[in-house]
Amino acid sequence: MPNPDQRAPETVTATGCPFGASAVAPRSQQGEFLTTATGTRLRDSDHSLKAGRRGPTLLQDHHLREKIMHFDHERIPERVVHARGAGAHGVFTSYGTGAKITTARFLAEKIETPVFVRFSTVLGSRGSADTVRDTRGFATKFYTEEGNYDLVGNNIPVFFIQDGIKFPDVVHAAKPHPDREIPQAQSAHDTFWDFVSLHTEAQAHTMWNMSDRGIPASFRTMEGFGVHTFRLTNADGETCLVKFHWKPVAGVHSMTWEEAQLAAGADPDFHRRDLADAIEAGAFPSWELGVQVMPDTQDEMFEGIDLLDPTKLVPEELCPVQLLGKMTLNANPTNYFAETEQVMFNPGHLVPGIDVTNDPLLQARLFSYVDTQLTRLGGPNFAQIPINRAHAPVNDMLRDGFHQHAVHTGQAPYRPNSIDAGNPAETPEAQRPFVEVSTPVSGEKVRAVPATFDDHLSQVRMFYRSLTPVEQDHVAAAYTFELGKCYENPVRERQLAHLAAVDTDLAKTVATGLGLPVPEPSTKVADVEPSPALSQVKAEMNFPVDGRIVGIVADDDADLAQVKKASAAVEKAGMTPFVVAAHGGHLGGKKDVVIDRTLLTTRSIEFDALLAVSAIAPAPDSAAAFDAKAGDPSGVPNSAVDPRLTLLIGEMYRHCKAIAFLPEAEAAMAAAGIEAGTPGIVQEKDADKAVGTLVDLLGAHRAWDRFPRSSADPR
Ligand code: HDD
Repeated sequence: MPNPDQRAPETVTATGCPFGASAVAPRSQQGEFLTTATGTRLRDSDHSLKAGRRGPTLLQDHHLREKIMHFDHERIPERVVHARGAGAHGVFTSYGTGAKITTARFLAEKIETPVFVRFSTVLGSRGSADTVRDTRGFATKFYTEEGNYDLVGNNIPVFFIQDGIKFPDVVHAAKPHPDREIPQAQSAHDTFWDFVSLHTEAQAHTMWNMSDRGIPASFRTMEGFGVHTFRLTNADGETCLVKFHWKPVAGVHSMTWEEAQLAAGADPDFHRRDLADAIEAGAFPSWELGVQVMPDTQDEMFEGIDLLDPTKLVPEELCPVQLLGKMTLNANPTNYFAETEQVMFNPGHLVPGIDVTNDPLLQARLFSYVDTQLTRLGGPNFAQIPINRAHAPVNDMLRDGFHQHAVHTGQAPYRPNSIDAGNPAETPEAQRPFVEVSTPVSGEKVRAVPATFDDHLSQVRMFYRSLTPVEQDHVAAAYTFELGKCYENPVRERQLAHLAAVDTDLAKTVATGLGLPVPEPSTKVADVEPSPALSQVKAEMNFPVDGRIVGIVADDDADLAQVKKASAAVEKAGMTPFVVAAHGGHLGGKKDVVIDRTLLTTRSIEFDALLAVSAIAPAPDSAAAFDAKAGDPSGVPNSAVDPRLTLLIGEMYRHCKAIAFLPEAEAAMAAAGIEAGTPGIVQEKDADKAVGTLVDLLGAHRAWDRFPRSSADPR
């Protein structure tokens, strides 16, 4: 019998990760004392063994060699795409409504399934900033009773390319230039726009990137999409075609471009921190999982849309999303490397009742995800890494290989065998094996896609025309910025010609910004009905405010009763209050009001709303007083308000966030040039009432009426 201690070290987290319940303590962290990797207790880990105090180091020092050897090999290759990510544990609770369409138990029955989710950017390296303009990955591993099911999606429902064979091309074009390795985590460069302007099929995904979807406010407020069409089978053997959607309970929200840039500098870990902080604060992020269900017809088309074309979406107005369950993320990983870095996803990890389709992008992915782990995780046994292990019993015949942790028993890891009594047995129908749906296949060998993949631009026009004017302005500004960072005129002109095909006004705005003439449209584009569901700005918005952050500005002379009242009201609403002052420590020297942020350590991006209880004057002889003075040629300070507070309020104002001022803070409002009655600006005498109004305003995320139409927009 193998010694039980020879099992692989288990991952145990204090936060109740799925492994916690059944886990033994990690073998690498047992006992009280520091040891070598093989358990010998150590007396000194700070000095290498030398021949005399000033002498050379001795080769015999095993501890030195082991410590340095291990350190030298601590890094593994980052993911070739989606290298930068953040993960969380959680649970998926099925509504049990999926039984009509699938036998997959985690969807068909009212049960709970543990999950691990990894969110990511696509282009940047592991250490790049979170808030860059990019697609976001949204990969979910369901540890179901029937094996692991991975839904490896994005926050954008369409993809750049139709055939996976082009994936290396689009990624090479989008990654930093190979000569200087710049720019990092950016699509604003010549090779990216060269590729997408040469591929009209990439225009749909690119337009989504240029919209506010490319700069999400947080992972918590992103939609997720399975992108491809999948095939489900129910208990009667009937099949249907579906597209998966994750709907964030907190609503879909994005940053403004200025916020994204501020965050990239002031807090490059913005999204990672936001996710972890929300979970720690108990404001557990949640999403409802839903499907658009389409008939499994022979042509695999729906309302003229080829369901195998991953550059197309199906408008929700044509096929509403049916909800199947809710996912709640309730625990942070204990160890980033062990969990978030080593987790591996694969769209080929399926369970009975869910199958793939012939989408040529999906087909290539089925090879890529299993293959890439060999390099990244160093061998074929990556499914044994704790975060990747199934919670269902595993009885495979995969043997040996690098990093083999299992001590397999038996003598006959082959089938059929008579030596191990024929075990493991093949699964009979009644025991629910995974069986591929049997679909007829015929045709000649060709390197081609169907003619129904040819319309590349009508959905781009549909997306653009489904946005509100504010969102359209942001799209125009994004194209102008990105193409402004390209130096090859043919690239810019080619892209402008595609924009001219999609929408003349959009092309005009961007061309004006670039100082280029508006070209002829690259092609003629069919009109498609707009899909209002694609816009983030709705007439009625009343999203929950849990986990939102409200800054409470006060100085040492502020009415502390109002500060305390404001904090209590913010907490009561399920949000987090941060008291902001000019200095750290306590407000007014009183021990009962702790200052969470100073004007030096925070920027506006940290707050969803602001409540100014009082203004803050610049301290005499401070750098802030100097800055205030420098702004006025008379040399007399031009403001009684600390310019860092004016900057904070000015940014919140520009980003159309809600701001409340109590009477003592009116000087701050005046210094920022804010007029009474402006949308999203609250003037109240009482902190309680002010918070109540802020909660209402936060339901809509921003004061949308405050956005000016872009000055570059001729309309
Ligand atoms: Fe991919 C990672 C999502 C097309 C090849 N992809 C990866 C991740 C996500 C996606 C979320 C990160 C998973 C994680 O957190 O570990 N990828 C998508 C979506 C696609 C898509 C939604 C289109 C609909 N991907 C795609 C194609 C290929 C790949 C066409 C190759 C033919 N993707 C990979 C990869 C990665 C990956 C190279 C990098 C690391 C990994 O798989 O494990 O294999």
